[in-house]
Amino acid sequence: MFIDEIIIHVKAGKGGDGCVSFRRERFIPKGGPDGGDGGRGGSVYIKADLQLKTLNEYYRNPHRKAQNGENGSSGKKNGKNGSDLYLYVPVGTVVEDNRARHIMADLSRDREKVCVACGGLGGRGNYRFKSSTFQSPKFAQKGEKGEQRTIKLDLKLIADVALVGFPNAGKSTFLARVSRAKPKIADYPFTTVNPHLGIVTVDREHKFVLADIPGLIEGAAQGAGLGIKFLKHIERTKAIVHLIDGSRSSAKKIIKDYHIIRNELVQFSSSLSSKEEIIVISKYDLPEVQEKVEEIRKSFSKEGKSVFFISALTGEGISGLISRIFETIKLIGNKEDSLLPLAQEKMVHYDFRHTFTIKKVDNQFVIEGREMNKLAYQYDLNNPQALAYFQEKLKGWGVEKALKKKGAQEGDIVRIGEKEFYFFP
Ligand SMILES: Nc1nc2c(ncn2[C@@H]2O[C@H](COP(=O)(O)OP(=O)(O)OP(=O)(O)O)[C@@H](O)[C@H]2O)c(=O)[nH]1
Ligand SMILES: [Mg+2]
Repeated sequence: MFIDEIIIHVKAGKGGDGCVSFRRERFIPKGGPDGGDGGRGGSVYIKADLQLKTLNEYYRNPHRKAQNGENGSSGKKNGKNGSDLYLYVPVGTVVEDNRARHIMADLSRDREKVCVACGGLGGRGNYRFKSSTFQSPKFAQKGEKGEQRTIKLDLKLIADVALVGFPNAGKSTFLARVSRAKPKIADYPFTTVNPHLGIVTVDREHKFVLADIPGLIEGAAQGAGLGIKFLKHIERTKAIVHLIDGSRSSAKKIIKDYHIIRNELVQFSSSLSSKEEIIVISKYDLPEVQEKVEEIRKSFSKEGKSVFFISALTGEGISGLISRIFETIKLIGNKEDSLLPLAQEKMVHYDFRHTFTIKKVDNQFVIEGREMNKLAYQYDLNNPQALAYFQEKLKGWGVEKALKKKGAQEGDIVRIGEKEFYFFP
């Protein structure tokens, strides 16, 4: 099984609650408030790891949660922060907010990471609310809820070069010959059902990554065969090696094979069809291939294209082809880096400010806004002190003014999230 696309649910830890407590010691009759703060909830990060190749580990366990922060306790003791949760994915994973349809990150380098759910802040303990005019606050702040999100992980393999061609053309045989990869090889179509990567060593310092893509057929761009699922992997490569089975009965069939696959690439996307392409005829060791060499060369040169002949069995033509592939990707190498800023542009920064809206529903004023909901959740509005503090906060954010503007009058019911209170300006 090879999972390259999966939906997971992540939940950050809740912040610990602040504590309500007063110092109690002998001979100190009225000790001040000493309830500590709650710890921060752990956040959930997604991080790229070069060692990983698939998203399989999320298949059985798609729900992931970071640790909650601990509650504060007396003696001004703050609760411990919850630990962050790191979810490791292969390099080349695109992280998308599945509901908002935003791309949050494109993890194209080893160890790159993105925070997908922020841990809730810990609530403040009651001693933090003490002031010269407010000596014994009997309330504390609850910890914030952690963010939750549904995330789509989409793996695009990052290989320098992809092998494309009809089934049975000899792609896997070639990959096995030039790298240590061990793909299955057999004399029937669709032997390869998942992409395989192999590292090709050019010389002591130079290597490149070659991907063996399952065979394509006519209609692949529309979803025929295994096609479309894998065409997206080719989008990231710098070049394409188009392998054509040399044992086809005539040069005409060979060039027709070439055009069919080419057409699929064009239909799938313009970025695919404009990639540098190296055309290779396989199975050169067979006499029936050797007979047609001149004819094949001619048909391609009529279209202004040159071809390589190789045999993965005897190794003929392979070193020339490897040098050519390496030269091609070296030239493109620098140009491709310009892809990265583009991916960065799609990054979404989750930045929520204190914005809110007020609606009047059945004589109640309903305030909506992310921060508002959070704040309302954090205070026990049945506690008169906490309510007063909360209303003071709202005033600071301009909520009171906005309510008046909407026509709210003393005694009207105001609702924020699940909480209700009376409006007393
Ligand atoms: N004589 C000869 N046979 C080859 C050569 N390369 C591949 N073959 C044979 O061609 C058949 C198909 O080879 P594969 O490498 O499995 O082909 P593929 O392109 O990976 O096929 P799919 O995985 O189905 O897309 C096998 O029987 C191979 O032994 C070659 O250079 N010479
Ligand atoms: Mg194969």
